[in-house]
Amino acid sequence: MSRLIIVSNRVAPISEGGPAAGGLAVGVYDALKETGGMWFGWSGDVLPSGQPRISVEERGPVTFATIGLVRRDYDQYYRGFSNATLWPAFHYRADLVQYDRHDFEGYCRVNTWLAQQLVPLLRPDDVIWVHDYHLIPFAKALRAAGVKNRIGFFLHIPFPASQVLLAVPPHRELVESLCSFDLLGFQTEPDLRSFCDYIVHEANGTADAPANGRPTTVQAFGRTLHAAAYPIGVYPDEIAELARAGESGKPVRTMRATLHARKLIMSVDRLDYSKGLVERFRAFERLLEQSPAQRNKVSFVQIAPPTRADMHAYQDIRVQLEGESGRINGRFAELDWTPIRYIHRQYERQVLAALFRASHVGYVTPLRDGMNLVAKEYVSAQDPDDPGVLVLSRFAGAAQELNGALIVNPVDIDGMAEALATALAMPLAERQSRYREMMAQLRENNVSVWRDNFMRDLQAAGSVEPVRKHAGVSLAD
Ligand code: ADQ
Repeated sequence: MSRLIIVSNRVAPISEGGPAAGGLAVGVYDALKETGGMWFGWSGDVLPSGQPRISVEERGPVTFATIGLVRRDYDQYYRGFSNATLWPAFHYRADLVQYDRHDFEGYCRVNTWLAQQLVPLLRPDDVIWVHDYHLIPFAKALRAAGVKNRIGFFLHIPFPASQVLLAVPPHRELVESLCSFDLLGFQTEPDLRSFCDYIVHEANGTADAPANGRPTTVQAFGRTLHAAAYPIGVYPDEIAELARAGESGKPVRTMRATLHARKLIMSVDRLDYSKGLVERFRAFERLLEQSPAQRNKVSFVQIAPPTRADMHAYQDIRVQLEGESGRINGRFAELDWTPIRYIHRQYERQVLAALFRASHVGYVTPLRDGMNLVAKEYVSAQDPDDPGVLVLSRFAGAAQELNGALIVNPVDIDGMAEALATALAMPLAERQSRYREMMAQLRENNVSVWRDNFMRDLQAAGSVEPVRKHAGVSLAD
């Protein structure tokens, strides 16, 4: 059997069961620990200068191959083009896009350099699976270094509509680079459609209509490749077991004791402007405003560890949220009740799962999200005899699958407040039937199914053949 090589920007310092605030790390590690293989990428270290060296460590079936970045590369590739240009654009925040062509050059340079570091570690029959927006030019760089292996790419975040992608000045180079992969995976059908729309209308290429669950064949920039939607999943029964086991632990006991039988609304996110936290706080405020009976009867816990804290947009959202939670608590708190508990730390997976199980509402309302694993983890963690209700944004990829959730538009503050009220009052029989429907879906499309479907299609993807030149399109490898 071929060896699986996973390449991602960050190789998480994952220990079994430990905290891992980041969906890619959680999903990839769950996928890799069963099959074994190698995980290659940035160690998270930033060195002032010098020539970083690869460190290789075996942990069980997984080999971790990691390397540091020098400060300039970190600034241009990671903080700059990846997170100040691509992340906001791909989350439909064209207003936050910052672009500096030197950062784009740094982004391409680091991709080439990382690819060159990987080449000596590769065997001829390895299958290479590259993850996420930091590494769009990676296959092109590997091909330039002579690598002939199959190379697939999975985008964890949304693929934006063409008109939004055009806000990124080198959009054409990016899509051309994507076409160097043999297989492209997106979270949802709408993401795949956006990509195909760009191919047809901006790149003068072709994309056939998907049929019988087979990947779409794309022809553009002189290449033929395949593309499909592979919604990432979780292991629902493993999470359910973690939640059950964690129920008697100290964090949950403390939480219950301080709630004094009040109902609990629970949210967990990385602190990011794409997650819709400000709107979410305001909708909770609207609930308290419009339903005085809910005051002192419900608490909202928001766990949001800061990420990318050295970037302005992230400092701004943090300040804004601290202001909002202080304002709302000041407005409604009583001597024995704080409406919003806003917590910045990371927790172990078991503690999070147990807190999900102890809560009445999972409140997951991103403005845009590729998938959102928290929504899937929340449902998985519920007690089948007394499940909580998921309130979910229509703009999370998970909303394409989780039909049993109360689906909301995160900018509709009144609509979200109503959904919270509906969730808090929902009868047991309805909660159970919604839970059963979602749990069946999560079991059917768990994280192994995600990995196996992608790997099956990547193995089947033929070698990349040149296609006839389309008028007006430059052919490039
Ligand atoms: P993220 O944007 O990181 O992931 P998400 O899918 O919700 O978003 O994953 C977050 C993960 O981190 C979850 O597993 C969650 O339990 C964990 N986590 C969050 N806060 C935590 C905390 N305080 N302590 C411990 N763990 C915490 C990206 C995309 C998503 C996509 C995933 C996977 O943005 O859209 O679903 O990748 O593809």
